[in-house]
Amino acid sequence: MFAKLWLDDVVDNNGTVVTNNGFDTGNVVYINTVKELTTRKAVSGLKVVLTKASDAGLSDEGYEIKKSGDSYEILANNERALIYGAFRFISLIRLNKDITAAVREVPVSPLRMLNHWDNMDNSIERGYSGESFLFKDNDIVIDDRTVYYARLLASVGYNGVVINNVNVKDAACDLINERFIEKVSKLSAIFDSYGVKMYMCLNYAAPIDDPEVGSADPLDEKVIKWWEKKMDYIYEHVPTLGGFLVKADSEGRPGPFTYGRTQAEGANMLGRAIKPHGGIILWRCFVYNCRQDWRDTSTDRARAAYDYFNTLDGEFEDNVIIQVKNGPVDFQVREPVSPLFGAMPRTNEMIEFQIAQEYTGQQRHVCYLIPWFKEVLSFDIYARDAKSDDTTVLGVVTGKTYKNKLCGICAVTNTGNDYNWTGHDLAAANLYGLGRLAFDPSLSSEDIAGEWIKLTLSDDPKVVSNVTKILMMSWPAYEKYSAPLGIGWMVHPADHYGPDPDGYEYSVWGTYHKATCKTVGLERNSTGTGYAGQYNKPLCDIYEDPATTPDELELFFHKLPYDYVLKSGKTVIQHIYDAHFEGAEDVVVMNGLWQELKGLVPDDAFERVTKRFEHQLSHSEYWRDVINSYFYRKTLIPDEKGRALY
Ligand code: GCW
Repeated sequence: MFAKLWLDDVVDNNGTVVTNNGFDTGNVVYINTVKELTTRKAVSGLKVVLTKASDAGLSDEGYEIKKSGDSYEILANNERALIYGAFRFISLIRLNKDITAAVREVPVSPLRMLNHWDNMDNSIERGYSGESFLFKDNDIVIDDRTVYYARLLASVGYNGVVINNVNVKDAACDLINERFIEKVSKLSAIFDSYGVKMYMCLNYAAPIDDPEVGSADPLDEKVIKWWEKKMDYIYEHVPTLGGFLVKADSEGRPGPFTYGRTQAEGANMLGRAIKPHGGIILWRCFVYNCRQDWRDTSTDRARAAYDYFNTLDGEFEDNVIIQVKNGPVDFQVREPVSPLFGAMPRTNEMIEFQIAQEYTGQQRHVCYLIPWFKEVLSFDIYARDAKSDDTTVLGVVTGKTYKNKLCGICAVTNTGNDYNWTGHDLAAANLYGLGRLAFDPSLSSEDIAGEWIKLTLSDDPKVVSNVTKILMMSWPAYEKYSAPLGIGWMVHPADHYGPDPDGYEYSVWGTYHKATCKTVGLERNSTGTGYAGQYNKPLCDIYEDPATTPDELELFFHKLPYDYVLKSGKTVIQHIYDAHFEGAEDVVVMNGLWQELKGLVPDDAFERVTKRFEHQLSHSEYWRDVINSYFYRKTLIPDEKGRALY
């Protein structure tokens, strides 16, 4: 069993669920909504006419909803957008919005995708909501949940999903072969019926195993032909496939570097092979040396993506998109924005977030990430050679800055086969929120939270108010009680859960804080690794100097003495102590707000979230005490306020 979340069906007058295939121009449907949940008004039998329009302003994916006579009309240029419009109509009703006023909406981000890190043995890499619902026992699973999931994505406007882990191993290598191709085709057709394109990850080294080829060199004619034939085969069976996401030359994955080729040469070989079929290649920029010697002070992992990719601008095929993580390292609770967003005017770029909370509490802690994503997207990266005056990250990844169409926003997903899909009930706000944000980035984090709460939990004003407060407090709280001032990585190696200040300090992963008894942080300006110089002006100057670097990133960019005074007026050490006490205190407040909701939200959700809060209360105290004691023992500087340090 699984929860339905915020959805209802679009049912036609025969009671059939309407999908992409069910739309004809002028089709009249009756929206039978809303059956479940407590306080909602039931609205049934609303007559809605779905009309295929020819309205350039709506482009491919926009819709218009308007009252016409005694019924409603949803207009869009194609079936996919009619689906979005129909779901939007339902949610407007459920949100008690005035549905008599016309609504016209066009998604801002061209691609709005989720990336699964699901393995075919049923496990999920960095998955915190049970096992995979897409794969089991090295096979593809197609059942009711598949359909619910496709609908769930369409209902918030996602238009793409990558079904398997970027680390392609074992049975997953056969997703492009005879063994699975028919099931792949079925799965893709289900997603397609809801207007969601399916993508897969492939193993870059696949042709090596063919004795006739024995290589993966992207410039080798045999390799090129092998992929061309392979793409012909795949598209013959899976005509609805969107394309492939590739992790190459990263964390043990094979790639073009093995053959002395560039990332562009690798990506383009696949791009050309898939082009005749209208497919695209998403090529990840998460390329770095994960076998670094911690004694080596010249290598800086944060530099890697930019160093490997920025000189390749303009070299990628037009159906290749490079997929860049939001920050230069790896989904930490705080990182600067990746400088690559400002550096590739002639390349399609997509931003990769992570709603799987690998480093932000693993869906055991509540951590609403939408405020963080909004901060990243609205950040002015001073994109070079812009063709418009929008030089923000959002401009770059939505095609405004460079007038390109292939770009977008994606996230590593947080879903699994847990009853409530996301482990922590409140983590579903991230799943909902990312979809809404990519569709309409002008929505505020509070708007999105409010919508989600009303659609999912209750529209009782107290529930809306308390849960909004909890969500809005949660990311700042997590930042406060975990690693301070942008330094990141004070987590247990391997599972990345819980505090371990020196866990990564003497390892090969290139993630160090270098705390001594006198200083902490990394010198990443021109006197150090030079990373700050990867930003366009004025950012490179801002990050060059601790005096102009924002407090929250000070230790990411600079090695500072503990008595260095931040812009807040606090010393580094006092900031660390205060933030950690405050962060743990915030969890007490969040839990208090939740406890007030007993009886106002569904009982099972209340109990599940209460259990998670019990854990978060003690675990945030543990974080607080481990990190504070670590720095106290290094420095022997007491807390100004005399609180307990160990
Ligand atoms: O953050 C790291 C994760 C790996 C992941 C990798 C990536 C899929 O710890 O588990 O591998 O990022 O993004 O490829």
